[in-house]
Amino acid sequence: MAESHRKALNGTNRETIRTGLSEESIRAAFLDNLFYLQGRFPEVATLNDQYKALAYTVRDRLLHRWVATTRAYQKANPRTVCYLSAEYLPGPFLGNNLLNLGIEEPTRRALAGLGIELDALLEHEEEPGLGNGGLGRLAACFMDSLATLQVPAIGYGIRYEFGIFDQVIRDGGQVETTDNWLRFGNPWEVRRPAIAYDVRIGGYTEQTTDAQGRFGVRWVPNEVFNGIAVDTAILGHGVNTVNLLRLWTAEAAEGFDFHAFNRGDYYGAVVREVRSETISKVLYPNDEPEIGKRLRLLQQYFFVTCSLQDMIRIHRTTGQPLDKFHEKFSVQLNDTHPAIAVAELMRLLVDEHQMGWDAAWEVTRHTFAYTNHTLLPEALEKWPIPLFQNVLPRHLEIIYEINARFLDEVRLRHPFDTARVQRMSIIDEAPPRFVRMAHLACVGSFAINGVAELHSRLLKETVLRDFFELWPEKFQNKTNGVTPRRFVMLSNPGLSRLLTRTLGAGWARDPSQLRVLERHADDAAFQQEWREVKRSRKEALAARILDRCNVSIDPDSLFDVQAKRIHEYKRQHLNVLHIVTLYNRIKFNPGLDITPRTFIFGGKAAPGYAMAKLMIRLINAVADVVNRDPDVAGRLRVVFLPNFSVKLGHGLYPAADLSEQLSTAGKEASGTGNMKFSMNGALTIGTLDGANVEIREEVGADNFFLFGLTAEEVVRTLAEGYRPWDIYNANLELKGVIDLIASGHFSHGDRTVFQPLVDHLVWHDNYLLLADYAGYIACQEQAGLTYRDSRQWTRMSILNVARMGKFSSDRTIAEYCRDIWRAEPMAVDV
Ligand code: GL2
Repeated sequence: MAESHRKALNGTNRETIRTGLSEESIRAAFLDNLFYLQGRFPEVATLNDQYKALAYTVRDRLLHRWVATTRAYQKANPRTVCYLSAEYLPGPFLGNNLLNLGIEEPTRRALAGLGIELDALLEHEEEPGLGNGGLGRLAACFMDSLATLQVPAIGYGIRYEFGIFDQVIRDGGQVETTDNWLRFGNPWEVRRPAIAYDVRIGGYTEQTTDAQGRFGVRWVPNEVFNGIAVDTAILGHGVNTVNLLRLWTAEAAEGFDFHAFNRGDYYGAVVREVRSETISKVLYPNDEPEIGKRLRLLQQYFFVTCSLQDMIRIHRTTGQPLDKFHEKFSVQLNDTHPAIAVAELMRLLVDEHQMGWDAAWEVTRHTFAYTNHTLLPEALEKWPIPLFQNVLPRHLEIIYEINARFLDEVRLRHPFDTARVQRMSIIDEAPPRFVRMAHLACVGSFAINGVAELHSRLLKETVLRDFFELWPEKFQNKTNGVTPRRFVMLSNPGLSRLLTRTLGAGWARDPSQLRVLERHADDAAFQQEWREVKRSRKEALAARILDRCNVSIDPDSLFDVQAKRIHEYKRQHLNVLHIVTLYNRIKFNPGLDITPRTFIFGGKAAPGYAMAKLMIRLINAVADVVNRDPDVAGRLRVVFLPNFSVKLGHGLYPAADLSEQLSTAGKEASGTGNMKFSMNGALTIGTLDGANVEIREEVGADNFFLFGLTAEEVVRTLAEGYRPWDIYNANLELKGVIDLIASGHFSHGDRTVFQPLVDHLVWHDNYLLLADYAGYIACQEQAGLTYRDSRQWTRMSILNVARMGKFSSDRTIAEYCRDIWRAEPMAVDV
């Protein structure tokens, strides 16, 4: 054993090594883990060895609280929230766990004593990219808030072996590479081989009769494999509660008796083994469903059946009968991805646990609640009947039965209204016939919610209108929120310190206390400190951008940031039209006095979404020309930051001056990036869409740059026969911008590259960029002018932070607990 190790361990007992929070015990634990878990000593340890040793050190301290929580739950048998989500984007764990344990400082010192920098280890961590964007990140924020509010909860999902692809920009375009996040192991997870469930697929069903002469149904699958639990501890902030994130990984069903189904043979079993593991192999990289992808349906069913079987197992340990299942668990469906749960719980209760249909339906419809996350019609999931029949024959029968009973109810309420019956049916009868997952979710849930006021209202007026008319009492709104721990405390320590010094430490758990900042909004000394915090984050981002993109940017320029998935409705190309507008203005008028700006973009495009990929190409092409043009130097810079992730977000939100929230009104259900920016003191330029509406209400119209058509105006404009060609011809500046792009100016003279994008804009423009262009440009001018008045800008920035308390996910979760889950907090002692 190395001398340094022996010395550090000297006199430290085992218990202290595992649980102690002092600098000395953390150092001893670090060395102990380095030695006993990795067979390493400081002189030879690699960065990854060090990272893991620290991660295990932190995990030991979580395990202690985890066990205490499990014990407390076992004893009290509290009502438990189960969050079913196909996606989670938790971000890196190390920093967050240090923060929530309150041991960042002693840890930093403990490592420094060994000549190791904590920041290097934090930077080394690879985050689990088990989601596409907002929806997956929301699930992670909810897990954080549930634990912080001490609400018993389990998050269920899939442990994808490959998460969202890594984005590389090559020759100006997006190239996808596989995300091998498990390559060096994942120190945060605990595999639970004993918690495993059978997952059946395919085959057929047959009628059975039991010894008492009762009829039943037996499902004879042609494939069976296992789902194994892999657990991650989710610690709340400043509390002992550790909730469970339980992700399922697929494996071959060992020892499964295929002969019972007359199908087993050795070779077949081996083939199955290969196929079974593909189930949890990779995350589908689209925001929108891919109709007819068998593997995707398998993934959904896989995690849903494992999760429900797990809940039933837990419920049975309490000794309560299954007809009380919904009293123990409230199960939230995160979009329709887990909606098959409605049919699966019926199957488990009726077929496996011999409950009568009516009793099972009572339990089922009191168990589930459904959150809708999008109004985009193309995103409403539906499965072709032949595929569904092939994969889940028993579930199709159950859905037919649920549907028959449901449609009888509709007919009773609306006699003679066959059109309504067809519209509402869980089965879309238009050939080739589909199962409509949103309808299944609505019928099987006691509550249905949207994710922002506007979105919830539009849901009731449009896509779910018939359901609203039938069951108005089921509909609610739950405006999204984000966790201030990760997105302020962890991402922006400088701002956190300033807030804590000014307000006390309570704001992170009770952000309504931020309101007190209003008093300091005009205080010159405070303003100065505020600007210094922002400035230091901008310098840090500038250094990162220089390192990653080899572009130098000026921290004094206005940082104008748009970071989110690339999508036409989010309109990154409207942002580009503004950039080219400024570019043209300077080219025509070289002495033009404009506010220097740095435009920063981040975001991935779905690999099969050609227009979104072309938008990335356009951003990079414009960046390339603008950044090389001496005429605009010092005034315009454009950067595309590749491979946007939670981790990159940590560096981006605090550095932004202006947050771009440009979606066509009525299209963005909520948005959550909008909240992260504003909480870090960026001002928003945005449309009246999603949560922007409520952000503006909270921060005040004077502190928000608003432009664009309203959702109603968008609908009306399109209905009246929208003609973008006319706008293009009527607005000379706009025409100049589009013509410049079309001319090949940004594509080495090649006029074909951006032609699809340009043609689409001038002839179709379904997302109304041209209609909103003039308003956007005028609003941007206003923002640019305001930025020059740094006292005014700083005041607005302070007021934004002061008034963003509503958008803490703690508020959102408290509302879910009160209005939907009926779940109560339960403190845990260690
Ligand atoms: C989304 C919405 O598009 C987004 O507006 C919302 O904030 C999140 C979380 O509610 O959900 N819906 C969706 O399918 N994805 C989202 O980000 N991927």
